[in-house]
Parts: sequence; C-alpha cells; structure tokens
Amino acid sequence: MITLHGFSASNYYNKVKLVLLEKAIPFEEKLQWLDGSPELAARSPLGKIPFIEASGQTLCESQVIIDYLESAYPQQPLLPKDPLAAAKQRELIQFIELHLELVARELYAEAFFGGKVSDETKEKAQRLLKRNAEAFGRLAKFSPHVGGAEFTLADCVAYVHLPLVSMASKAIYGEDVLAAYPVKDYLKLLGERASVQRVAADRKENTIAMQKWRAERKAAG
Ligand SMILES: N[C@@H](CCC(=O)N[C@@H](CS)C(=O)NCC(=O)O)C(=O)O
Repeated sequence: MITLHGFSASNYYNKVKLVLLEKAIPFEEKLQWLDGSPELAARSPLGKIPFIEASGQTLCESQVIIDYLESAYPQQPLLPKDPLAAAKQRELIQFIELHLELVARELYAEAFFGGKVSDETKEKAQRLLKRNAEAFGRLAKFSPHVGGAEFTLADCVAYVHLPLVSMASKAIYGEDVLAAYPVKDYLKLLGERASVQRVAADRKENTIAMQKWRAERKAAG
C-alpha cells in the first residue's frame, strides 16, 4: 500500500494523486502541512511535499514518484511504449515545470497568499513567462490532450500547473500569459474524468482547511 503525504491544495501533491487514481493503485493519504518540523525534514529533505511511503521507504520529488509509479505499476500505462514518444511526453512535463510553473511560483506569495513580491522579481518573471509561454505553444498539442491524442502523465502535470500559471499571471499583471491556448476547453475535457473530479473536490475542501491552518499558525506567532 502506498501512503501519499501532503495536502490536497498542493499542485505537486495532486500531480501524484492523479497518477495514483488513474492507474487505480491502492493508496492512502496522510495529511502533512508545511510545518517546518524536524519530522518532516527527516522524511523529505527540503521539508517539501508531496512524498510517498512505499515498501518501508520514503520517496520525494513528484516526478521521481510518478516515474516510479509508472514503472512499478504497469497497469493502465500513462506513457507510450515507444521510448521516443514517451520522452516527448516527459519533455512537455519538464517544460511545464521548469519554464512555466517554477517561474510563476515566484509570484504565488503575492498572487495567492497575501504577501508581497518585489518589482524586480515581477519584471524578471514577466519577461521569462512571456518568452516561455510562447515556446510552450511550439511543444503543446491540445489535440485534445496536452501531448496529443492520449491522456498521459503530461496531462496529470498540465492539469495541476497550468491553472496556477494563468491565475498568478492574471493576479499580478492583469493578463493571463496562457491566454493564447485553449486551456479552458482542455480543463473542461479533463474534468470529465473521475480522477480529476475527485482531485478537484478534495482540493476545494482542503484549500479552506489550509487557510484556517495558516491563520491559526500566524495567530500563534
Ligand atoms: N520539486 C518538488 C516541488 C514540490 C513543492 O514545491 N511543493 C510545495 C507545495 S505545492 C512545497 O512543499 N513548498 C514548500 C517549500 O518550498 O518549502 C516536487 O516536484 O515534488
């Protein structure tokens, strides 16, 4: 049995959860907030979530986790058999994470959490997001899935990250850097999947719990 640690408001957590659900791998969830505790650091070296427990070991880094799940549980494959076709899906994953999500993440403190981001950071992120969003159009297919006809690991990644990139850029710059792409229709299509419905419902519920947890933590100093 796999145990998934973290919380359902997190995009990286939901990436792993979608893969578990799509592949029908039995798993349980264990709530782990970002509490900076030594216990968390002992299980996830940078104190980040998600991480999983499998066969008595812990494993962090969402991409490593989903690659493990894909090879350990060959049922309902989420990558093409052909190695190059599989690499093309991974190329898209890496692109979305390195060049879109990680850049937009610089803005999250202000876009989502009532914090402040420096003008310098905003300008740098805007430059990169504009360039990278254009380049994304040369890789992404949306036909109808992000990497082509089939639902793959790349969809588990695009589904969790693209909305955040859009929302963060809209909140900070007043425009969605992904506006040129059919993200809305794409999310609607994915929304027909039971896995996606479960992730979306859990995310909604957990977002409220997360806000409460953050407020209590702030009040406690
Ligand atoms: N590269 C990591 C990123 C995970 C990540 O950034 N998770 C966030 C929650 S969405 C986190 O733990 N943030 C806390 C921190 O960065 O200290 C992965 O793919 O698992």
